[in-house]
Amino acid sequence: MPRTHTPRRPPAGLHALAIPVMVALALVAGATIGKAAPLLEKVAIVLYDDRIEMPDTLTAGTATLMVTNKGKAPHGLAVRAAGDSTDVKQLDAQVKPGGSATLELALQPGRYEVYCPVGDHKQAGVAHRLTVMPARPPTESGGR
Ligand SMILES: [Cu+2]
Repeated sequence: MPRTHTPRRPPAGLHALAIPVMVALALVAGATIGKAAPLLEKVAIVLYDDRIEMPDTLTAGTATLMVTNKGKAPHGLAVRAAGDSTDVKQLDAQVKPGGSATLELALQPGRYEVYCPVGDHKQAGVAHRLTVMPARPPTESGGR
């Protein structure tokens, strides 16, 4: 994109005024971003043909799973509460070898299984146990 150069400088008075206004705008923008920042954790998940590499524990809240397939077969990804028979959430489509996808979900404290729902991949080892911890430690809200 070509920059437009104005041949004349603006009057000195206007220039001096512009800087405080820009600083004020930046402060307002910064405050807004800080206030509205959602609890959003990015979690790297790497799928292989015989395993999943990812953290064992996460903190409760909204998480974005950044899924990469480093296996030779296409893989999917599903998240299920331990002992449950339905998925909390799963990827809409399979991830090709070398491909990646993201899955956003809200996680409550508890135990989960993250696995590949394709064929017998789960039995082949494409699964990982995940523990989701409460967002705040219980000691903080408890008394002495
Ligand atoms: Cu798979």
